[in-house]
Formats: sequence, structure tokens, C-alpha cells
Amino acid sequence: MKSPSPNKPLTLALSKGRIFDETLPLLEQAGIHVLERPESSRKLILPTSTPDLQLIIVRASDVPTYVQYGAAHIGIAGKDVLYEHMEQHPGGLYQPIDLNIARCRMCVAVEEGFDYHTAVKKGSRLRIATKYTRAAREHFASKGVYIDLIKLYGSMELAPLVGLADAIVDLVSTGSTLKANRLVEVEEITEISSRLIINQAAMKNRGAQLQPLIDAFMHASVEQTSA
Ligand code: PRT
Ligand code: MG
Repeated sequence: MKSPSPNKPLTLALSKGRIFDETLPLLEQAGIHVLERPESSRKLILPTSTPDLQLIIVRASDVPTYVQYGAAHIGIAGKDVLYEHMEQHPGGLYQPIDLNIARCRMCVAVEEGFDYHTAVKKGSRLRIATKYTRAAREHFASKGVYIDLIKLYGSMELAPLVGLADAIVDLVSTGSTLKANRLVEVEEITEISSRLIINQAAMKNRGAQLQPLIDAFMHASVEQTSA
């Protein structure tokens, strides 16, 4: 696993959308201003007011990969994404801080009217559609429920409505997506928030440069949590 060249700016990998939006205030609190918005710019590398820090904008599920391989020194990713990533790539990443941003919960949901708890009690085999195959497999194994897993990459809410699955494992924040699709949450699997992740080799080689940034994130996330 290579560590990025020491003369290059530190690179922070983020996904656009909620993680970017909720990271901005943390950066601002650390006195770091992002000079362009990913929504209005097509650039994938965004400069900041700090010359030795740049951002790269990647898919949420790709953030751990960029950091693991050292293409970014540091990143922010949801625990949902990290848990799935670590199945194939255990180790290689420090995860020092829970930033408490982009909070939601991972849960099991079914179409209104489907009696999930009775199906589980009867020992029925369930078809589960999800992007989170590791979390789903481990959740149902711990309950002793036999499942067939169907891997999807998005719009999981559709699967029960068209007969692709009996249930989905997905993230819920306000609950309005489930409601709009006549689905109900029947079980919470875990709470989710986003963590700071750091390339292990970068921590060794550029620790002195990284530490103030880590401290700033730590400080800003504590401020935010107690605000
Ligand atoms: O969108 P893309 O396919 O590129 O990837 P992504 O969906 O993984 O990225 P993004 O930016 O949508 O989410 C990034 C991270 O935000 C996730 O990895 C989670 O850790 C976190 N997060 C927090 C959420 C939500 N809340 C959330 N509500 N991620 C997704 N959702 C989706 C959920 O899957 C469902 O479709 O929003 C919908 C439900 O929202 P409510 O408010 O209607 O309940
Ligand atoms: Mg999304």
C-alpha cells in the first residue's frame, strides 16, 4: 500500500451531498474554507483556503478505497460503508474519531401488511434486498433466520413493492422515503454516523502534518455534538 508523496498537499476524500454538507461546518470551525462547491463545480479536486489541504470528491462507498490505497491521506465515511469495505479489506485504516455527522439508522423494513415477526417466528426463509450485504448477513445469522440475499446498488425501497424481496435492509433518517413507498420499519440493526478515516502509512510518514487537522476535527465535532 503506497503512501502519497510528502510534497503534495494533504488530501481529504469526501462524498458530495450530506457528508460534504455536514463536513463543511467542521472545516470552517477549523478555519478552513472550501473555495468551490461540488454542486456548482465539475472539478473533482477542490482547493481550500489552506494551501496544503485539498479535497477530492468521490462516491460515498469509494472513500475508504481512496484512503486505504493512499490516494487520499484522510477521509470521511459512514459506518455503513466502512463495515462493508472492511469485509474485503480488514486493517489499513485508522478510524480515530466518530464525527457524529450524517446520522441515521440501519434497519429492516417491509411492505405494509407483511407480518415480518410472524414470518420470523415460523422460521420462514426470507428474501432480503440490500446494498449492505455484510451487515444484513450478520444480522439475520445472529437471529437464526435463513435468508437469500439480493445485492442492490440503490433504490432498495422498490424491491418489496415489485416482489423482488420480502424485506430490505436500508438506512433511514426521517422515515419519509419508507412512508412514501408504504414500507414500515420492523427492526433496528444499528445506529450510523460518519467517522474520520486515515491511511496508516500517511499517519506514520506525515503524522506531524496530519495531527493538527485531526485535532481540529476532534475539537469541531465535540463543539458540534455539545452545541
Ligand atoms: O448516493 P450514492 O449511491 O452515491 O451513495 P450513498 O447513498 O451511499 O451516498 P449518500 O451521500 O446518499 O450517503 C452518504 C452517507 O450518509 C451514507 O453512507 C450514510 O452513512 C449517511 N446517511 C445518513 C444516509 C442517510 N442518512 C440516508 N437517509 N445515507 C443514505 N440515506 C438514504 C437511505 O438509503 C434512503 O434511501 O436516504 C433515504 C432515507 O431517508 P429518509 O430521510 O427518507 O428516511
Ligand atoms: Mg444516496
